[in-house]
Amino acid sequence: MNDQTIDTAPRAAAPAESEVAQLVSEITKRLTYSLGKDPSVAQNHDWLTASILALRDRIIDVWRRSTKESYAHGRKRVYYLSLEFLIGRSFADALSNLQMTETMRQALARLGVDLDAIEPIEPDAALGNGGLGRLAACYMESTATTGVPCLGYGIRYDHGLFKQQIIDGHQVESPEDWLSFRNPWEFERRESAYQIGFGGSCAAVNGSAQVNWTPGERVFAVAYDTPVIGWRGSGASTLRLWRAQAVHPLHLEMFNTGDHMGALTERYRAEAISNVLYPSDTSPAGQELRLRQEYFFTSASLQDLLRRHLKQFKDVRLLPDKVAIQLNDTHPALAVAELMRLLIDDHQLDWSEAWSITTGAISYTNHTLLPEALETWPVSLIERLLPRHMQIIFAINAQFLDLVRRSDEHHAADLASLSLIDEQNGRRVRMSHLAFVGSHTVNGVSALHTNLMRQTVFAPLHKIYPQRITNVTNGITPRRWLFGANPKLTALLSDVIGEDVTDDISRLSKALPHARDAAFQERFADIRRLNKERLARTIKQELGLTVDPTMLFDAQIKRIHEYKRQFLNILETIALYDAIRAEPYRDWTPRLKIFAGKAASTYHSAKLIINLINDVASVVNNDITTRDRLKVVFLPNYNVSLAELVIPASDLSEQISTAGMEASGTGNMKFALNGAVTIGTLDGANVEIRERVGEDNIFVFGKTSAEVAREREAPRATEEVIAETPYLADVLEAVATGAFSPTDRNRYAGLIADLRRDDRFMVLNDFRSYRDAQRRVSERWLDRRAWWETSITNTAHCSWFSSDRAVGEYAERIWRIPSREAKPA
Ligand code: 26V
Repeated sequence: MNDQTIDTAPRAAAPAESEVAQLVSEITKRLTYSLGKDPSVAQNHDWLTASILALRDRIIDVWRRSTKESYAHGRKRVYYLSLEFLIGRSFADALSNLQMTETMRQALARLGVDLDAIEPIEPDAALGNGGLGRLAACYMESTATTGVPCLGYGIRYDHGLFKQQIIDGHQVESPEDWLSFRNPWEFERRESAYQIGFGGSCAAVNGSAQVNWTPGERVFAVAYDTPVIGWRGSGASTLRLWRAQAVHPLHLEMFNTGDHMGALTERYRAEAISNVLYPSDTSPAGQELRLRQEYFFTSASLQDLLRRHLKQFKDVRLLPDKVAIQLNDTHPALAVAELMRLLIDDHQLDWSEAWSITTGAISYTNHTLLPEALETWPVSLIERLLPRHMQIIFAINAQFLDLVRRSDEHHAADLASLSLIDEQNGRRVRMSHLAFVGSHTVNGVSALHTNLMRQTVFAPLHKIYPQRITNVTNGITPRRWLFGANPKLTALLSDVIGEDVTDDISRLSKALPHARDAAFQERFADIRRLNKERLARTIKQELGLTVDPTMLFDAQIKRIHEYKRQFLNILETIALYDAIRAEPYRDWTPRLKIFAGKAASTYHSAKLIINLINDVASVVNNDITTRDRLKVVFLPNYNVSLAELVIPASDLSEQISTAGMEASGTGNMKFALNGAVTIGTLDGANVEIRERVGEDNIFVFGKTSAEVAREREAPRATEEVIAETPYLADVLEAVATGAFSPTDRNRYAGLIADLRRDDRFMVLNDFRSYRDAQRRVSERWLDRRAWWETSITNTAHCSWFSSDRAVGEYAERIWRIPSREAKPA
């Protein structure tokens, strides 16, 4: 390690003595008076809470100021409705955004506490499954940073995404419990509680469009607010999460007559709504509880935003001028019917006025085209649970189909495919159609995905509304994913291209001229090395395995899914393993294969793939022939914090989904921004990463989405594909016959038999091309100068993927709200 590197430790200006002393006093005060603990007996956990409370005071000042300011100017606000917010930890992020990390470190040191020791104690708030939820969290931070007045609405789940353990190679789930110690970030707002109705009956009000809905059941939605602070404390957004509570938590009469369980039934039934996050991101969650969750948070949010709007602007007709409602996928799609209901039944507007307000305010983002993830609900279920909404949905559908019949497109139009009701599968409401028809703008999340929306799932609707679909390619917040996760790289970049890169991320391009500079390359490489050493320590702790940080760290970390093709990766790993064993003395590029990710608890094949990765790991890691050339690890319990550790330590980023299936991906952007080189298909935002970094700086392989579509139309015999693909037959045979599962030789027979029957995800079809791309990666690695040039080029070209840019595009083109993000990155 050279001398220059030593000084690439985070180099924040030394905090003023008075600041440190002030913070020491605030933390001590909080410990004593808010937690009732004496410093002499305080545990690390108490110090963490006291520190968060002290920091929170500073955030509240910003929060109040920016909220007040936006109200004072009568600004339009965005309400971001999302069933998921995958926040992760907040303490380090908030400290960094307020430039208080060093002040906090020194203040705690004076109290005998180590900041690095207390940070990991904070629970990783996992109120989301994956990409969709993390995107919502990045956007909250970017609205705060760029000054877009924003309130995010969601559910305050008692239990977030399950915890994953790997026991004997299998995924074992246990409940997550992020609230078990109190959550110091949130404020309960008992005064902001709304009644949410379910069931019951409807009666028409004579001579008007109004209907009286008398729900058979009601629950309360109670608000919990959390401030989200922007970069340099420039602003703060609000995350408002709803918790379900019974209107009558205890039926005392029942209790008194001895029916102790019965006395609590209403309470349990109500509280169940905000009890647990549905742990699947694709398979249909057809259960009634899921629909109750969706309506619960949608209704509470709309009632709340209407109340705020009326309080300030008095006139509900001004809603589209002052309010933008963004639907994060179809989970809040009932908003279309609920807003119509509130406007017509509660505010006495007529249908057409209500409709123009609704469509003027609402817009919808689609995040997946996978047929199994497109939500539909049985008409019978909606009729029973939300009778008034079913009436409204039918009326919207009638009006819409009428318009189609009268339009020029009439002859070409296929009414059955346009209808909000799918009549093929026992009458179901297509939530994507409801969201589409009820929105002024519908967006996809990458250029490719948006085009596929127009050509496939939404083609009939697109024909009717050719202007409605637009693209906003996803983004990620550089604060968490570069400055926070990789402070050393941030310090290096600030040093070489100027501090202001942290305020204007587009300046990252100034690193480009340094990409070939040997001295810069060395500093860049040294930082990667330190990050890899840190990850190696975690691997040692978690798995007891020693890994060599000079190996190529090759990471695939994301939800486990057939379309994401961890299976392809592990099969290729086996081919590599065999090749090394066959010629142990060649100059192999030493690789560490890193996997992490959760499988939905009912997704059998995904769980089997986890099992296979672990089985392969135990064979490979115990083989002395391949000892220093190949290692395989599966890190348990993937979450935001683990991503923050792995990404800055990775050399290679695996983005290998079947083309056409990954709507965007956002992990791909996080890796590239940190200088990891992508091996990937032309899918989602990979296409746009290639456009930016240039085709020499990304390893693209596999069928294109058009080729995949054709192959799926008329598949070739898999035996033919296998026969003409070198090594593939041997790999499949080894897995199928138990080479990696000696104690249970049949374990993977079914998995391989399924693959031989139907290569839906192009694992066989893309194998050869993937293997060739991996070989090109290995060759590039051996040319150290070329490798680091590629790596640095990735960082230099990826600022466009900042969520400030993405939020700026939403603000300008969809929400029509001015933001401070004027400069294109
Ligand atoms: C669908 C369903 C279906 C019913 C069961 C519960 C459930 C939960 C979530 C979803 C939607 C999943 C869609 C999703 O997460 N899409 C991901 O969105 C990311 C942000 O746009 C994008 O980067 C990923 O490519 C995309 O897979």
